[in-house]
Amino acid sequence: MSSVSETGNSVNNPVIPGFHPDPSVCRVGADYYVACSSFEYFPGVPVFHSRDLVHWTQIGNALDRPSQLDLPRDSPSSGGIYAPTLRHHDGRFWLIVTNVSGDGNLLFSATDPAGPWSDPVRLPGVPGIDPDLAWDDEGNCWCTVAGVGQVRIDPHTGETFGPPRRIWSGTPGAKAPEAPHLYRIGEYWYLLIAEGGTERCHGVSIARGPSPTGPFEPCPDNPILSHRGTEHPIQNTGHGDLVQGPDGSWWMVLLGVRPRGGTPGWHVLGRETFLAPVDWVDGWPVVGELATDLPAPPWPLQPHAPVPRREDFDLGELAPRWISPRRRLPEDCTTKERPGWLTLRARGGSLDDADVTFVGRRQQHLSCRVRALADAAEGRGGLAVRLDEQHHYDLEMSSGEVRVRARIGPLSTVVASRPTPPGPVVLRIEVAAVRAVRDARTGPDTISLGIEEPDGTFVELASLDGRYLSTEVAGGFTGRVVGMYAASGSVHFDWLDYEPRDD
Ligand code: 6LW
Repeated sequence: MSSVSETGNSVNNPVIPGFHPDPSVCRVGADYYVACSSFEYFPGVPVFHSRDLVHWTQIGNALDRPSQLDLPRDSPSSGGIYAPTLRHHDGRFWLIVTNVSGDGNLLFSATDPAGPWSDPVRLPGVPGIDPDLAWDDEGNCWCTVAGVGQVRIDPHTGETFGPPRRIWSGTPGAKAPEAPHLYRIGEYWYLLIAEGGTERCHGVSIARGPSPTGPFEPCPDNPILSHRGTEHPIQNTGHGDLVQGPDGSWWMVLLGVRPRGGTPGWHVLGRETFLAPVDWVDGWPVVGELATDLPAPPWPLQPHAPVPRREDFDLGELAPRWISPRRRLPEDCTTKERPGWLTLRARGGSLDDADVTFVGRRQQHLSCRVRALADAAEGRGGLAVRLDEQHHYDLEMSSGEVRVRARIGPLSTVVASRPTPPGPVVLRIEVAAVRAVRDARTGPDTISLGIEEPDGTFVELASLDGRYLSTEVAGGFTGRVVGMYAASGSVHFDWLDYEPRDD
């Protein structure tokens, strides 16, 4: 699913573009797997596979049935599922996450990371977010959480042994020591954390000790990675996890953002997954250049077939990239009612509601074109770019009319409208990243919304500043998702095209 393209001896970073934060990576032989946070979306926790650390294909979502993830209908955006750790131990895959809108820390296991994953094991004795799993040579399983606290657990039952114990507090004065990952590497146990908060001051620090419980000595060069206070095009870098490449070299997957425009810079795709090389000097990891243009690793790259541009809705099942806020009811989202079409039946009202019928995919490119053939003869709905309930631009069709509606915080307005001919209509949204920053107030991109004439001519209804659908305006932990929705009745979609248009 990655959009990586090779140019000479370099590959593009992010390796998993779009809203894919808090990556955790694990290697099993020649295969690599990454899991990411998913917050209020269902299915939850996207899982990716790679053989070269550069090209990643989504193979599923770990939490894909209500017995694993059943978010309250009114749970807030940027609630839900936080920060997975993915590990392989004793022939099984283990995944631990926090459901901040539900039962707290939860453990799942699987023999195949593509699924099915088990029902959750609850961990009532493990407080806090960002749980990690590490096993020592005696088979003890250590669960380490943000803070940084640690408790021994039985991963099969969720039982905890004793109260959590603080094992490190990160760099004195730095906020939010979080995202711990604990590893045995050579003679030491290493405790990798993020600190500084997940905004512009984010960074990665590390400590090491003789045992999984410490005592831990901080690296004298902490933070070992941060882009705080720099002009680097990748910002907010942190929340890393370490892995060895096929040749034994070391690498870090981590989150970062790509702000655009003037001041303060707006990022719209959420936090994305990047890859950075790691060296070891005097028993400490040294993170190499983290670039959008990454020197290609020395092993053979294994590009895969790109994700098809067109989603035809001809299959019974939706591909794993399609996500919905909070829940997806089969009767409200089906390819069975009108074969070859996706039918969405309105459950709530508009996209202002938490419990809306919406099916979308992450916007993964700074510039892209999204088109869908929609039939709204039996309802009202269309195509939208969504950050959360308070921040979305909608291209909404109902009998004989199409409207552009903008919801920005407490304000909601119909920006433009126009009659449409009878029958299905191609709805089109174009996102164009800013090329030149004319002054300090220039936004990150423009979002144009309109319809296509039968000959393909684009009739633009409105062109809106993209900053209002950015994390710097909306807040939270997610990124843009673009997709289809029904606000009343049923709306049918024959196909949706997602065309990357980055240079
Ligand atoms: C996550 C925390 C963080 O739990 O943001 O980037 C929180 N770091 O570690 C949500 O992703």
